[in-house]
Amino acid sequence: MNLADYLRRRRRLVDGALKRWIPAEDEFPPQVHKAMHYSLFAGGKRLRPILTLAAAEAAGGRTRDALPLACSLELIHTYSLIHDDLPSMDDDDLRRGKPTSHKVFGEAVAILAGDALLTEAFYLASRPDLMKGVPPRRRIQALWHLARAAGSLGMVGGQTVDILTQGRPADARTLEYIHTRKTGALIAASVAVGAVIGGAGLRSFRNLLAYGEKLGLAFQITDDLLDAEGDEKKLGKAVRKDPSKGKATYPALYGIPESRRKARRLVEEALARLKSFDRRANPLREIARFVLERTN
Ligand code: GRG
Repeated sequence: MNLADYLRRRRRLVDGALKRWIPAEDEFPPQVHKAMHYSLFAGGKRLRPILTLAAAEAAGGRTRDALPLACSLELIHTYSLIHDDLPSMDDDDLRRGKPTSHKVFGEAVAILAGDALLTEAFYLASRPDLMKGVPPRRRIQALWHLARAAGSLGMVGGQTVDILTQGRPADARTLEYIHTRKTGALIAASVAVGAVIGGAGLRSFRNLLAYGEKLGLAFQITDDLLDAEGDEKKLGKAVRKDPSKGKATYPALYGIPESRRKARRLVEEALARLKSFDRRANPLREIARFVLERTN
């Protein structure tokens, strides 16, 4: 399969659905809706929703059944980036090559746009007119994975520890806690949600979940490596910020070569979890390799 082509087609599918399902930019009050659209359509890779669709496919389900929840994952991801960029958190001026939300709309509207995106994610995931072919039990289970990954036991918990430990040297356990929650939880949930909606049996589900967890951690390690070695233009955001902020990162704790080895090992372990799956899991296989080689 051609991964670039697959990603392009899936991105188009997700973008079309997001445009259909979230309030239009000029809907009242336009300030908040404009801010939501600004960040949502700023050129993100759509990795999380694509993982949801690919996991549903690997589990033998239909991608269109997983599309609303796939969009929910992108909505949550976008909210987290808006809030992460705020002056009280990472204080960033640039995201995806554009000025950050609070720079354009002011802090209050940026916070509200993030809040609205998070809420919209659950509104969309629970809309009774969508996913009619999916049994209610599966929908609730998928919602459970989504909510847990986003909350204080997942992404918010990781972000909290990340912010509170800045400037102090973090040990390996703290670093793993931060990375598996802050970034890993939502990536693992993207796969878990797709697997549930796609109707995976218990064994397949466990393998897919483990694939998502390994991939999520590998993704954050490569993110650390990109901050240490990447190109600001390609990344669309400032680089070399982690050391100056005293951030807990893999390169800071283990050095670049060992961090690279760890990421590669995790991707190999993720791929091993897909051994029993047929060719419908090929997109997941290709995405895992892509995460290791990505430059943005
Ligand atoms: C504010 C509750 C709250 C959480 C924030 C996501 C996050 C937690 C912090 C962002 C810090 C950061 C840059 C982490 C690195 C991993 C990451 C989420 C990278 C951005 O994801 P991509 O590369 O972004 O998928 P695109 O732009 O492609 O959508």
